[in-house]
Amino acid sequence: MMSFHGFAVAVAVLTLSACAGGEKKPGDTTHVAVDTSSTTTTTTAAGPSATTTPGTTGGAVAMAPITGATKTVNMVGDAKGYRFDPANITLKQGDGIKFVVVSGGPHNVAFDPATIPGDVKAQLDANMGSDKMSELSSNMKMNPGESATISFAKIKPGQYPYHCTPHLALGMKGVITVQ
Ligand SMILES: [Cu+2]
Repeated sequence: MMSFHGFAVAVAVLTLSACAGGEKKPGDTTHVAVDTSSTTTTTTAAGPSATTTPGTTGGAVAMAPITGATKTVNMVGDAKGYRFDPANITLKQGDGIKFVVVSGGPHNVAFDPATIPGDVKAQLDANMGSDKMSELSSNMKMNPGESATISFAKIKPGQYPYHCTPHLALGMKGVITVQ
């Protein structure tokens, strides 16, 4: 018992010094702090966290189908540049948007997870269906006529900025306002 404890402390010290011995970045202190707290949480709260986690993560949010109107936003890339048309669009909760490739693909529709409120994220992600390449990011649409449809049912009123991943740097972005 005594010797095991001593070993654990030695390992911890080694880990810390290995961490601190590297490049000195401002983040290093944070890193050590995070490591320490996560170790403590794992050992003390392993049991209770198992029952708490599913509720917190809310992994199983069902897609809420469109109940209102479906509006069309064209995805265009031509001599005038890359753009959504219209880029800024207002809809009612329950409406949907069909994003259709007109030219200049591949295009997609993506929301920066950092700009979407925590209580909206899971529902919006679910409302994009399974046609996604990652969280809040639709698959690429290559050819004219291909489309991605997103439901805004159960999405609380607010302004949701979105963009096309390959053409974001070229200004292909807009804002969806849900009333
Ligand atoms: Cu694009």
